[in-house]
Amino acid sequence: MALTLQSAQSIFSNTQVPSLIPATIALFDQLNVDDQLAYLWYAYTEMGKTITPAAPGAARLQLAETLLTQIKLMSSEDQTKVMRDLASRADTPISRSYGFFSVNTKLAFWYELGELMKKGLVTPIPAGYQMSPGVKVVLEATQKLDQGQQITVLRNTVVNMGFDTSELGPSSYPKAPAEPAFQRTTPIISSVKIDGITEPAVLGYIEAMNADNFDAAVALFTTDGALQPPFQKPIVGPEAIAKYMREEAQGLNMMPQQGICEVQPDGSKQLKITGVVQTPWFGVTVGMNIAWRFLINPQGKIFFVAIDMLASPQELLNLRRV
Ligand code: EQ3
Repeated sequence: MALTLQSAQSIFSNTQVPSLIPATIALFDQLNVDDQLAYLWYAYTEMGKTITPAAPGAARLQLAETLLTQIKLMSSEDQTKVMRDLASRADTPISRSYGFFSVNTKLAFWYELGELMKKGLVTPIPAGYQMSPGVKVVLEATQKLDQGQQITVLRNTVVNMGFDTSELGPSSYPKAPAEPAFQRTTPIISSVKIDGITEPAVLGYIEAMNADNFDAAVALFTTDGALQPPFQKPIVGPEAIAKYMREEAQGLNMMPQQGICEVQPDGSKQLKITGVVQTPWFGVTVGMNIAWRFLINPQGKIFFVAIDMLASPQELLNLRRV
């Protein structure tokens, strides 16, 4: 029987536990724009007491330089307006430019604005702002998350800001500049050992990803293969997967720990592997507990892999089907 994306998506689905991440983002989405900006400022400064992101390299900041310079020269009212426009995804020139940024350039842009806010050169919160009860609710929900989950919430809110440029159609897209590389600060994890797993495609995938060798990783997929990032729809086909990896998977440290593999009557294999991933933004200080759900075809190629954020560290050991 041919493998289908729909059936692939549901493998091991009964081991999924609802995550607090989408619930926290849903609460954030209900806030008005000023409350959203204030929440982000409080959450980021609170988080900064224990962890701080690595400063983005000059090459990455250069991509956001024009916008940052424009903002620095504005009055504090205009700076607040720009931030409100970004948070409300308004259709303005700055919000459009931001919308075309890659995920990591968006993060670098806000990182730099945050630094300017700490120096008092950019206003963090609109003048006269009073914290609403809604902000407290979202801050309390955020405190219940572990650090890996907190940075995921922050990242998602930053990614969703700015004008939705997908509405504009491909012809209006500026040529995307090459993604600057993240400098790895820890040695590449090369020899992969996962308790319970010997599947070459899976071991090869992790090894290639840990070396940022995305061509090698993509070569392990079938031509109609798909990768489903956390809380997103599957990305289908080698070209789209390679583009996504170049933009979003650079410098990640993947440390799978254990897994199970079930061979199906048609010779395909379903695997669930749990472990920890570190992002170059926070290095070894933050580990995210995740699961990979692989569907490998009878010829040993990856037809599907989903990456899920785990609800709690206990889920690392939850490899059962029911
Ligand atoms: C200035 C301030 C504070 C206030 C203002 O009002 C508003 C904003 C937005 C502000 C600034 C906020 C800032 C600077 C936030 C920065 C947040 C950062 C740097 C977050 C980074 C998070 C990174 C994460 C969560 C990375 C996760 C990666 C994962 C799970 C990767 C998984 C993958 C695996 C394992 C695969 O096998 C395939 C690829 C894939 C990427 C899916």
